[in-house]
Amino acid sequence: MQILAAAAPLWRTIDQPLALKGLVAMVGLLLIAWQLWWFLGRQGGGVAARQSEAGLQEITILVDGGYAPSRIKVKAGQPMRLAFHRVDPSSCLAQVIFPDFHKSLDLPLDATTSLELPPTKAGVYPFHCGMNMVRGVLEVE
Ligand SMILES: [Cu+2]
Repeated sequence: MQILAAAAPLWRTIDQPLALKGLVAMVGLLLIAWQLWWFLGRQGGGVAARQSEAGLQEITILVDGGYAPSRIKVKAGQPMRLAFHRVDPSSCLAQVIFPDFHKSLDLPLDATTSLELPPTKAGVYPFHCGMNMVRGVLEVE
């Protein structure tokens, strides 16, 4: 193999100051931490359902790019009604599924659709969209 004339090398190393390398690494780590928080830790403490006179626990959930609130707190041993108001045209959100209750609900656009669930014992019951990409949690305590 022929060696090219010992001219200028094809690349040269530009040495950056250590402080700059450290800064770039820090920014990268902060972005990773922010991303983990955004996708995993963002739901916060949750929103409690309100109690109706009929002894039903009710809450309205806005469906717009996600579920708001996405963490719903209800009390154990009492029936509940979850009203989903969907304003997001994405077909991804056209259905919501409660696997633990073996229930699914179609959500027409620009409408409020309710799902009644029987009294349940304490636990954490996740729910999600038809494709399991958008998620929420029903926290029974
Ligand atoms: Cu989806």
